[in-house]
Amino acid sequence: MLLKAFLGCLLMTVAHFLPQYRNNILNGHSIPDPCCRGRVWARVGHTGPSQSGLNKFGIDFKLNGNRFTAQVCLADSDGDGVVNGIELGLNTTLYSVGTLCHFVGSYPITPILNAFLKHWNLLANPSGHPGFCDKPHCPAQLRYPCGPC
Ligand SMILES: [Ca+2]
Repeated sequence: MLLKAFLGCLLMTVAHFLPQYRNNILNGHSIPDPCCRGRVWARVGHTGPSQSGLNKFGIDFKLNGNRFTAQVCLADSDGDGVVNGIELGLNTTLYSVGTLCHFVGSYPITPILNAFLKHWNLLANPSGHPGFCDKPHCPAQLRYPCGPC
């Protein structure tokens, strides 16, 4: 009985901390850490690497049914002046951000869709984190409070 309770708690803990939505976000496995160059932020929509609270991108994602919709793609969740789709790597050389966001928003985001977009040069690497303002002009209240890397 005690073993079952322990395993239940362990499974719930593991499930809680799994970055389950990364597969459903453009470049969800390569979002740059806003503080530490070269490091990936595994929990894209959360307020910290091990925190369960949602950042502004996470709130927008949740409000859209935990889907990367055209609305989420076209939003500038972190207020840095760059829409989420561009920040996550959409390449607007051939098509407008509106066209690309409506295209990707009409399909479930999967690793296969990410690969398709990269194959056709419609998706590059992310340029920033969509949930934290990480550009030089960002005010302190929109930034992630970085500690040591
Ligand atoms: Ca942004």
